[in-house]
Amino acid sequence: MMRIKKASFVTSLTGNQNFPGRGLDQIAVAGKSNVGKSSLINRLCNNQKLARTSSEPGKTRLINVFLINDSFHLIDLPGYGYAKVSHAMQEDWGRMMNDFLEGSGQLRHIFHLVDIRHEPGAQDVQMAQWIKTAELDYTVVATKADKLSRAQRQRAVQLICRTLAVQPWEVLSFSSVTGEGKEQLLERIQKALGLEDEETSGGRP
Ligand SMILES: Nc1nc2c(ncn2[C@@H]2O[C@H](COP(=O)(O)OP(=O)(O)OP(=O)(O)O)[C@@H](O)[C@H]2O)c(=O)[nH]1
Ligand SMILES: [Mg+2]
Repeated sequence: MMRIKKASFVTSLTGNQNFPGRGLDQIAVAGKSNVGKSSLINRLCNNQKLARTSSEPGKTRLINVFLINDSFHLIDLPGYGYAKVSHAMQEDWGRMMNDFLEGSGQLRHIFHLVDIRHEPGAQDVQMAQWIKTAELDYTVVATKADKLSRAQRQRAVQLICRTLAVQPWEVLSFSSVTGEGKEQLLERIQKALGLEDEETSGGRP
């Protein structure tokens, strides 16, 4: 299992600009505003202060880049579907996402977050289609799993599969409160980056 030992903020972007360390592999986190993207990053990195979170949607408005283990970039993408922003700002969002995602060239995996409690909406479906069209390696992450019972979760995941047209093995339940699903997320990252298993790679006493 890979572990995140080191995580630091690199920069905020508004698109496909150059930045320090660009060229390293990237893992991105996308999803509707308030779904828990920044919280997931903090939980993965064991640092509650790394990415700003907020109960008010629309907290992350820029593309935030984090350097992990001096080896890859974790990308906190701005949330979509925040109703209160102006039409002009929604256009900005679309331009920024397109510019970044199409220009990246280093994107190895995208975690597409949806709230486990709700049926994915039109914008979630659109995002899922965009990811498939781009032929990106992805995982759908059903967030806030702590809010549902086990039985409820199973039904919710089935609904997510149907709505987004994804297979059950492409969906993981996650909670940034309990940490459930964290190991599976790390496994996906490890696989996407082709990293060696730390327990079996040896080299340390
Ligand atoms: N119960 C519960 N609450 C969560 C979980 N993840 C996030 N939250 C809460 O949901 C709210 C939004 O979390 P953020 O991580 O800021 O969401 P975001 O997707 O980064 O939002 P934007 O930056 O606005 O796009 C915060 O109040 C979090 O505490 C979770 O797994 N369980
Ligand atoms: Mg955020």
